[in-house]
Order: sequence, then structure tokens, then C-alpha cells
Amino acid sequence: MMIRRYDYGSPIFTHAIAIPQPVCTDEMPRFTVEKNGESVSFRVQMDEDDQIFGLGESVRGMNKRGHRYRAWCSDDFSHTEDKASLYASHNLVIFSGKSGVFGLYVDDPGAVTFDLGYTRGDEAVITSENGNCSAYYIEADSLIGAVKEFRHIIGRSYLPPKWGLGYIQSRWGYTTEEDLREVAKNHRERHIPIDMLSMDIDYMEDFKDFTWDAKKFPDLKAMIADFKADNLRVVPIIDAGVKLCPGDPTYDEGVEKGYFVKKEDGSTFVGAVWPGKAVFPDFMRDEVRQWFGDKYHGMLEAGVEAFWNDMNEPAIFYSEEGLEDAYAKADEMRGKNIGVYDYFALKDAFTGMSNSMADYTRFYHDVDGQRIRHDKMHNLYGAMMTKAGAQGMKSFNPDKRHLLFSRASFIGAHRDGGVWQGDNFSWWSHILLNMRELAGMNMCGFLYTGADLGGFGQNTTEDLLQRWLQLGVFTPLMRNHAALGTRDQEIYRFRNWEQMRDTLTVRYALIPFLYSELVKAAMKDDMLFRPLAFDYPADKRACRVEDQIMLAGSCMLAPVYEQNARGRYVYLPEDMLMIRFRSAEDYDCIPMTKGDHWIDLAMNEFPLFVKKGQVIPLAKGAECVAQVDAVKLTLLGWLEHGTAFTLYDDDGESTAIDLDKGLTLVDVQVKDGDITAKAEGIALDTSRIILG
Ligand code: MIG
Repeated sequence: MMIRRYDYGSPIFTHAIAIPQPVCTDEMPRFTVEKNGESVSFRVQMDEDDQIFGLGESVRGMNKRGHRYRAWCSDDFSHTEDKASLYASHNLVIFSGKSGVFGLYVDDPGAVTFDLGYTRGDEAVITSENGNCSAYYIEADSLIGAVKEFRHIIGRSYLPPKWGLGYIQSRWGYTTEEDLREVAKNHRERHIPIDMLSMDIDYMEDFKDFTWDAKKFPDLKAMIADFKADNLRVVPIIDAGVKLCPGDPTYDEGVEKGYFVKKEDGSTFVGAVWPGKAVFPDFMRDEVRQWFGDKYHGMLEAGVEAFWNDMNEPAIFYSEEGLEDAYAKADEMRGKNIGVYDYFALKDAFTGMSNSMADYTRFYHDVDGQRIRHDKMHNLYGAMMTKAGAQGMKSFNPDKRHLLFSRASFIGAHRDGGVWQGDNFSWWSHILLNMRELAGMNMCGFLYTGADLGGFGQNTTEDLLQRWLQLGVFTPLMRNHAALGTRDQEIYRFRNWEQMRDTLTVRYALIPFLYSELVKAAMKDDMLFRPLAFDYPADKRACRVEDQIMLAGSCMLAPVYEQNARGRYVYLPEDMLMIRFRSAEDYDCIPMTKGDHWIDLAMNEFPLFVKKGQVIPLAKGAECVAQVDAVKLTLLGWLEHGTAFTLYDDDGESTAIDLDKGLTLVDVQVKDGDITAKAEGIALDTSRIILG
């Protein structure tokens, strides 16, 4: 077990590493290091069956081999297989195979490419394009060992308050207080469990950060208090771009203090996002983060307790310069008989205007008195916005955990907040992508994560939403979200809403278990979701499974992700108990032996597999997290002998987390066909445990 750090060029400080490592001067093991102009590459040969894990939020399988990825935080709503970049840059790869387990983390906030068997199937080449980086070589006995080592040096993962595990109903398009009340009412009246409602950009006054439209929300404070009395919280969005708007305090103060990013000539960079012309806080600076974070206090004072940070790659629709260039191109073409190449150039002048490299090289950051061009540290912008928000929320309420999740991220931000997986589509394949990303993100420390259930872009369907919720039951961040203009996607809009409500009861019944496992994973630098390869390295079949995932140490998930399916094949790497859920109260427990199985799953049924010899606790369903009864639990499992596990619980919100103090031992004894179970302060029902 070891981690060794090697520096190249002049590395930029990224905040990713929490426990600084000494710099090594010997040669890096295994990788051939090549300098090429500015860039530095790390090359390694792979055996035919070697696998590669990591890269957090990214397309394709959990085994990343066979594609070329590029760390470059991108506002790209089309998460198709050809994409090299999504919103995040999680520069960790772990190799596993013939010559053991080893990994590389490239701490570089600029572009890094991961050619993982793309150019040559038997070779991986990882390239820091600017050549300024700290590269961490990792060696371990096992995949999970490598992850734990890495996670140890990047520091403890963010933990949300317990109510952060509640269901969030969201939509781009809830505009007024009436809209939110209506959604809340429709859930509560039908007893559909819910804890939060998000507020998307429409709540703001003219898309100005830290404002709310007084016409739409005449008394925000009163609305929040009403919701709170009903165990509901709102989650307003904050965008990275600040509207260019003299008279708006955020804009005025930022200009006065020189807090927005500037161009080479010292003038403020102007780009367009939702509010039209906008300026961008230089989040790389301490004092700017402090200032921006303090801006969250206004809404916190009104009673808000949660936020989501968006557009922080940063997304830039266009800049004044980009727009001028496009107009110039159009003028040049006007009246001409344009051939096909000119036509492409004309079109590209407009379609290529968004999130362009031209814009990302137009402005600079101030880093400890040094001026660094944005593209050299692009991938850090969102992470530093998250840091700002987290600081602001913590300083407002130092004793309570904050709820915050972001779109863009870099490793390091896993200490400050969660991440949602961005603008997916209402596609069946995105259920699978959602599941696979959980594994990669957990490797990189992001535990509070999930995807837009039902799909963000395009119209969902009742069956897609239903199957997707069945996966969402297990993701710490559980949010149904949809884009403006798409079909209504709230559960109650659908014919089969009662079945979906029943699905949510399972989520709430599992909260004592999920919360316990989430806290344990964070405190022990562990993963909540692991590819099967991590748990069954000697089982060649298990190592290649891409549509099942391990949950906590004891369980396995196998979601349905195909349209019209009424079941699926599952590979069991060992004997397991299948719990086939319909609701928190209605489920089958079926012992199944190691091997391949077809399992029937009606539209309202979904499975959770529990390893033989282990038990998990299930509470009764509840309509909000506060009402989950964690001291009356039913144990589910398939046992031959006695077993024991620990369950963590606490007040759900204080920042001081003492794992040992919060653990309760649940001891299950089996004797002559009788089961007895004991846990201090918890009433246990063992009637559903299966012996044999
Ligand atoms: O350009 O705020 O990913 O969740 O609904 C779109 C509107 C901006 C992108 C986010 C999405 C959100 C949307 N935002």
C-alpha cells in the first residue's frame, strides 16, 4: 500500500488533497513519463483482461477501458456515448488485473486526457495538456484498498443532514408560490412521501442571484415557515453568472471590489447566461469565495436551508466578442453564393459560440497574486463555487450540517457538497448511466449524489419514471427533475401514481439503513456503491458485470432499465436473499443460490439482494424523514447462523459526528430454529428472517 506524489511543471493548488504528501524524485513506478512540448503523459501497457475504474462522472461503463475521456467541465446536456467530457473532472483511474492494482490521480485543474485503450487497445496514456500537475501514483492490494488510500488523502466526504435523504420534487418551470404550494398539496393529499421542493431559476427577479421575485413570492419567509411546519423545505438554485445590472447589490459590490474575472486588458469579462449579460466571480480567490458565500445568508435568513449551484463549469452561452465574431462572419457571407465549407463556417460561428475555448482563454484568475488564464484552471471553477456556498452556509449556521449540491465539480468539492448528475434525458439507457456513475463518483469521494429521476430533457413516460424511481430509492440524493417545456413529471400526474408512491415508501423505510451506511462510508473513506469487481475480484464473471452494483457491504442492486421488461437476468456472485419490493409493507423474501437467474418483476416490483448471512433493517414507511421511526425495525435476511451488524444514528444535523458513539450493535442469535435479536433502544421484529 502506498501513494507517491510526483510534480511536473508548476502545479496549481487545487484544494483536492487534504493531507499533503511529500514530493518524490525517483522514477514513477509502472508508468513511462513522457514530456512533449508543454504536455506531460503517463503511459502504461495493459494486459488483455486488465480493467480500469474511476473517472467519477463520465459516460459508458464502470470499467472505463476502451474510450478516450477528457477532463473538461462541460455544460453538455447530451450524455451520449461519444462524449469525452461531462460536467465534472474526476481525474482518478485505478487499474486492476494481471499485475495487481495500481492507480493514478492527476491533480491538474486544466484539461487532462485519458486515452484508455482508445488509440491502442493495450495501452493507456494519460496526458496533462498543460504539463503542470501533481501526479499521485497509488498502489494497493485491492480495488477498495486503492480507493480507501486515495480517499484518505483527499479528506472526509461531505455529509448532508438526514433530511437530505428525503425525496425532492423539482421542475424547471415552478414559478410562483402557488406553483410550489400546489405541488406540495398534491403530494401530501395523496400521502406521497416528500421532504423538499426545488426552486429553479424562475424564482429569481430577472435571473439575478440572491434575489427572489416579490410578485411571485410576496412573503418568502411565511411560505418557508408554512412548509417547514409541514416538514417541507425548499431548495433554491444559485447560478455562477451574476447579472450585469447596475443597482443590483451583488453586481455593484463585486464591481467595486474587483471580484469579477477580467480580460487581459484589465476590463471585466462579460458573457451571457440566463440573465443576458453576466459577469463571473473569481471563485479562485479566498476573499471572493467569502463574499459570495456570505450572499447566501439573505435567503438563509428567510429560512432557506438548502441550495443547488448550477452553471458553474462555468457555462457561457456567448461573450460579446464571440457574438461580434459571429456577426462579422455573417456580414462577410451576406450576398455571397456560399459553398458548403463557407456554409459550415457560418453555421459554426453561431453554434460554436457556447462554452467556447475562445471564451475560456479570454479571462484570467487571480491566484495568490499570480494571474492565471482561465483555461489553465477551468476545471476548478465549479468546485470553488461550491466551496464558497458551503462556507457561507457553515458560517451562517456553524453547528448544523448544510445541504448543498452542485453541477460542476472537481475532487475536493466532495468535502463541501453533493453533486447531481446534470441534464440527462428521459432515456432508458440513462437509468443505467445513473447507476454506473454512482460507482465512479463514490471512488472520487462524492457520496451524496443522484441523477434527475425520470430524466431531465425530453418527455418522460409513466413506465420510465416508475422504473427509474426504483433505482432512485437507493441513491442518497433522490430527486425527480425535468426541463422547462417537457411533460409534467410529478408522480401524481400519472395513472399509476399509487404504485410509485408505494415505491417511495420503501425509500423512507430504508432511511435508517441508508443513513447509517452513508455516514459509515464517509467516516471510513468507503464507497456506498461498488462495482461487483470490487467485492468479488476472483470471480471473473462478477468482475465484468455492468448492470448490477453492490450497495453497502451487504446488498446488491439490479435495476430494470429496459422498456416493457417484466423482469431481468441477474448474476448472483454468492447465495443471496432477494427482497422483491412492492412497498414498505408488501414484499417477498426469496432465497436464491449463486449463479444466473431470471427474475420476474412486475412494473411495481423491484429487487434488493442481501448476501446470505447478513440482515438489513427496514422501518415502516413515512411521509417525511422526520417521521421515520428508527427504533422499531424489521430485520430481513437469510441466515444459517447468528449474525450481527452495527447501525449508526444521530440527531441528523449536528456537524460533530462521532461514529463510535452513534453505533448500536444489532445482534441476531439463531438457536434450534429460534431467532432472537437484541439492540439497545430498538424494538426488532425477526419474523421475516428466513432460516436455512
Ligand atoms: O441552461 O436552471 O442542469 O437542472 O433546471 C439550463 C435551469 C440551466 C441547467 C440545470 C438544470 C436546470 C436548468 N439549468
